[in-house]
This record gives sequence, C-alpha cells and structure tokens, in this order.
Amino acid sequence: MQFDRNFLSNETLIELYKKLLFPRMIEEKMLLLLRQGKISKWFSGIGQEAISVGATYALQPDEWIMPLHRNLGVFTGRNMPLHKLFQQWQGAEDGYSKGRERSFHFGSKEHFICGMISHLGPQLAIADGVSLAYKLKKQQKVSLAFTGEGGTSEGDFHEALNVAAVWDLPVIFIIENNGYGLSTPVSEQYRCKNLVDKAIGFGIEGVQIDGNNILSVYETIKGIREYCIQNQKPYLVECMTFRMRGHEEASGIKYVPKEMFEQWIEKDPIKNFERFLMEEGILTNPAVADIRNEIKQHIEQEIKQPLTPEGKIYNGSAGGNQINQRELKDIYAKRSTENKNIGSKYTESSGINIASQPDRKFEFPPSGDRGPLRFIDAIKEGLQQSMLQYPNLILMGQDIAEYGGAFKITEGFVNEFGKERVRNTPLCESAIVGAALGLSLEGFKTVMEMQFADFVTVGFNQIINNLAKIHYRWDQNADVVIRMPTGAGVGAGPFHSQSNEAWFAHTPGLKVVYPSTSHDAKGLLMAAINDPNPVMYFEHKALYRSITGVVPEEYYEVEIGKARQVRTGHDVSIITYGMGVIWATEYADAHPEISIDILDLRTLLPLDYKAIRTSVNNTGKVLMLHEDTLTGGIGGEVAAWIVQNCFEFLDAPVMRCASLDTPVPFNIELEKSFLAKSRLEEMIQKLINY
Ligand SMILES: Cc1ncc(C[n+]2csc(CCOP(=O)(O)OP(=O)(O)O)c2C)c(N)n1
Repeated sequence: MQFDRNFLSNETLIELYKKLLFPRMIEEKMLLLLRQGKISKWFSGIGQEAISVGATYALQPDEWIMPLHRNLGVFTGRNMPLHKLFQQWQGAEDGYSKGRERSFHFGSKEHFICGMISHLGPQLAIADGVSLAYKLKKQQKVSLAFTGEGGTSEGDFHEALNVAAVWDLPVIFIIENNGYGLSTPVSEQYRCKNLVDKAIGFGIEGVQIDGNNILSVYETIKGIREYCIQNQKPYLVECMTFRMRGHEEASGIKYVPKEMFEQWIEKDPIKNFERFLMEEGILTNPAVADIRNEIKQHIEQEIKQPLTPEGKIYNGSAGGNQINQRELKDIYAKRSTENKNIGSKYTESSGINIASQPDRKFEFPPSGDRGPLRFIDAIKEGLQQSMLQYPNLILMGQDIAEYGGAFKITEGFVNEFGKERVRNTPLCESAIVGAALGLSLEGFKTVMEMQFADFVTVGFNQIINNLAKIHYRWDQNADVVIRMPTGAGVGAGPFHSQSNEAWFAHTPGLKVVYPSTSHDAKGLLMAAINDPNPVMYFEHKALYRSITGVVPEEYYEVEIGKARQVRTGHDVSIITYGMGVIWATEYADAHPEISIDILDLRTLLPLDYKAIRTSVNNTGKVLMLHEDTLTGGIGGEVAAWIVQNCFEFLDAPVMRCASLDTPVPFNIELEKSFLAKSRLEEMIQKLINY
C-alpha cells in the first residue's frame, strides 16, 4: 500500500492514526461485550475504518453526514462522548435515542450526524436536502452520504444522485464497496465494471479509490469537498474495501472464500498505516504501545458509567404508565412558542436569508371586499400567505413552477417567489420527500405537492419510516407538509382517484388533515405549515372548483386535531370528513324530516375524541361515512372507539357507509356505484329503523 503524505505534518499523521485506531479498539471491546450478552447486536466495520475516519476528517464539523451501519468512525470522528455511545448501544435511557433505537440507527443534531433507517438508500436523498439548504443560504458547505455497494441497487440511489445532478447540489456520495451485501457477492449485485462508472450516467464526476488507505481517502475527500463547493456540483466516490466480519455478528461468514480474507488482511488499513508511520520514523513501537494503552484506558473509563453490574438495558423505575406517557409525548415535536402568534402581521420569522428573493408584491383585497372563495383558491391563498410569512418555506413538486402544477394551484408563484423557492422536481417522489427532510435538518420548511395522492406509493418509505419516526427516534423534527390531491368522482380511474388517508392515519408521528370547506382548506394549510411535524394535507380534487365559502383574508389557522360540528341533530349522527361532509349535508338538506347531526372530523390523526363523544351523545345512532373503501378505513377505527368508550349512549350498532372494496373504476356509472354516496340513503334508513 502506497502512502503519500503530501504536506501533512507529523502531528496530523499521528492524529489520523489515533482516529483510525479508536473505532477498531472500540469494536474489539464491543465484540467482547456481545459475547458476554451485554449488548444485543453489532454491525462491524472492521477493515473499513479508513473510509469513515478519512471522510469525516476531511469535512468541517458542522457539515452534515449521513452514515450507515458500518461507520463507527463517523461517530468517533465527530468526538461523540464514548460513554453516551455505549449507553446508546445498550438501549439505555441516556443514550442518543432514549433506548428507542438500536445499533447505529440514531443521529445527533449537535454533531451534524443524521441517523439512518434500516432501509439504507433513503439516507442519500436527505443529503440532497441538506445541500440544497446550504446552497440556498449561500454557505460554503457540503453534505456527505454513505452507501454500501448493495444499496446502490436501490431506486433511492438513482433518485438521489439524479436530483443532486439536476439541482447542482454540493453532495459527496461515497460507495463503500466491500464485496458483499449481507451474503450477496458483487457479481449478483450489479453488472457494470465499476460502480463509479454510474457517475457518467448522472452527468457528474466520479472517482474510484483504495478505501483502505487513510491518506488516499482523506486527501481525495478534502479535494472533492473543495470541488463541490466551488463548482456547486455533486461527486461520486467508490471506495474499494472489504468487510472482514459477517454482515452482523450473528450471521457468520461461511459464504466468503477463505482466500479473500487472506488477501484483504494484508490490506488492513491500520496495520499498513502503522507500518508506514514507523518506516517514516514518525512512530516507534513504544509510541504505538502508548497510544494503544491510552485508548484502552479511555474505553474502560467511559464504559464504566453505562454498564451496570446486571448490564441493565433500561431504567424502568418511572413505572409503565409514566413511561408510556413520555413515549407518546415524544412522538411529535413541540411547536415553539415563538411562532404561536403568527399571523397578526407578516414577519421575517426564520432568520434565514435566501439571497435573490424577488420583491414581495402580493396584495390582498381589503377586508370585506370579496365574495366567497373556491376551495382551490383558498388553498392557493393559504400557500401564498405562508410563503410571505416564512422566507424559509420551499415548495417542491412536479411541474409546480412555470406550469403552475397539475391543478394550477401554484400558478404565478414563480414570478412572485422565484425558482429557488418554487421548485420543479424530477419525477422521483422518494428523493423529494427525502430532500424535504434534509431541508428540515437545516431549518427550512417544505410543502411538497404530490401531483396526485396516488403517487405517494413511490415516496411511501420516506414518509412512513423517515418523516414519521425521526422525532421519536432521535429528536429531529421533519418540518414537511405533503399536499395530497385526492379522491374520486371525476372518472379518473384506479391511479388518479384513490383515498389513501388511512395508510397515514395508522402511522404514529404523522398528522393527517382533510378539509371540506374553503375556510378550513386555508386555515388547516396554514396550521400544517406552522406545525413543525410532518403533516399529510388531503385536498379533494372534486371540491377544488365545485364548492365556495367565506374565507378570512387575514392569516389564520384552523387548529389541527379539532373537529367541526357542521349541524346539530337528535335522530342520527353522521361522522365523516372530506367529500363525506358534502354528501351528508346534501342528504340532510334534502331530508328536513330527519334531524341529522353532522360532525366533520377535519383531522384524522390525531382524532378529536371529545367532539366524537358529543356527537354520539346527541343522537345515540352513528353512521360513519367516508369515501375511502370500507375495510381498514378510518370508519372502523372511530366505530371501535365509540363502541368501547360511548357504549352507554348508543341506541343502535355503529354503522359504516364506505366505498366498495375494489379499486376505483374509471367508467362513470361504475364509479358512482363504487362510491359510498350510492349507499348513503340505504344506510341512514337502516340506522333510523333499527
Ligand atoms: C430495503 C432493505 N432491504 C433489505 C435489507 C436487509 N439488509 C440489511 S444490510 C443488507 C446488505 C447491504 O449491503 P451493502 O449496501 O453492500 O452494505 P454492507 O452491509 O455490505 O456494508 C441487506 C440486504 C434492508 N436493511 N433494507
């Protein structure tokens, strides 16, 4: 192995040596503890340390890194206190994830390390968002994301690199090519000669280097960092290395030919660098022994604190109920008090200055000077006012810029707010949701327009596993709103008509809102944007231009989590939301002989149980109505809650009126009989006559 010290001082070389040795020695200790049953799982990076250590050393400490499961050197490279890392790995309360996450699935805002999720690939697009934030703030910074060669087969790899290329983002993507993905050799993973060749396909630069040579890694990444900043471009680096242990400690290494180990042990990053430093006279045998001894002492000292005699994993002294209260509380980020009174006037609230922001020239008509607004215009106005309110609010979506979006909601926005803040995206929902999360890491807010709610399936993983869980996992919020043009009734067939709100209402950490009036459309959108948590905002396409309503001109919010009593009655309650509110109201208008109580849930997660209870109490007969299909819909959840909590008010079984359990058909007649509305009369009569 050839080392080129360039202009590095002896002190720097020794520091690098110590940084390289440190994770190795921690790992050796961890393997021991694993055998003693004091930790439960370990993913080893032995043999690959030069990559994490060299790359981290080449970055500034406040530049975000997105590490994976073999990157201990990133965590130690950022000088995270070792005792706290041990606490983390033990699942202790004082660890970085309060015992909620295992191994390396945690991050730390303080150290600019973004915690991975098991799915690997999604890390990459988060780096895009962080670098976009740097770019918008005109900061001279890069972000850096790791992937294994196995992870390059995921669509997320393609999407993230493509977005970085198209948006000219300063991101360093590092592939750690260690020969195997779990047990799959590279010959069964990809067909190209070198993974770095993929850079050409994305129109970006790339280089392949020896990942076991600490100086190559450090010097290369340092140079690439300069390149990325100066040219505002991404870069792909393929680091050739080898995994000296199993995928994780329990899985063994039988599938790896012995010769491979013999070959790669010769290329061990630490042994080789040590030999080089000795040959150069920079280190001596006694000096190496001293360094090892010093690190050993440090590890023993730090480990004492978390490892209790019984190897206790969690301090349950608080008691189950109290623990659960705390666990539930940490699902959502708290809204800061500072922006609670937002709306009294338009203020610069973020402190983030986006250069070249065009002059603001939105003019709202003077109070009382306008008629009712269409649903679509209310959404538009909510977005406009939020853009004025938050200079750090970015809109992203397919065709939302000059074209104005599939439904023209953002028409004219580019002229008013500029292309930096109103961003057309390539066709890649997953990477854009990931990028939105990256923006959030750097203090931005994002509203992403899903062109149709149906397309969320290809961004699902990022929403369910990254956005929703991140605050609970390591205290990082995802300040992202996803607009979901949803619903049927317009003859658009199975892939442009679905109601998929229930998928998200089942996911702790998300909020799900679904307005049914112009007033609520604007107010809930403002509230969603003010909320620091990920909010799924459902907007029914068939309501866009079919309903109007009085909408205050000023900035206001409709509180998330509060239902709306549409009308009060004593015969039967219809509990519903979205299009269901329109159907229920039409029905009630047409049947003045029945006294109907209508509750518009407005928020599906979290539900307003108090309002539900009141409505049940008003009538004793409840019909749950929604456009979504029957099985597994929100109606089932609400019905179960009512039966369990309001049984004494009931005079009949809770009934559900929902759409047919089929995909949404295209033919208008088929669609009509699919929709819940076609069974509303029948269900109400059934309930009344019970
Ligand atoms: C989406 C997804 N599929 C499968 C897995 C299971 N899994 C965990 S690690 C791994 C192999 C990853 O290989 P590579 O990216 O080369 O990284 P390495 O572990 O070799 O460092 C697999 C298949 C996973 N975590 N996520």
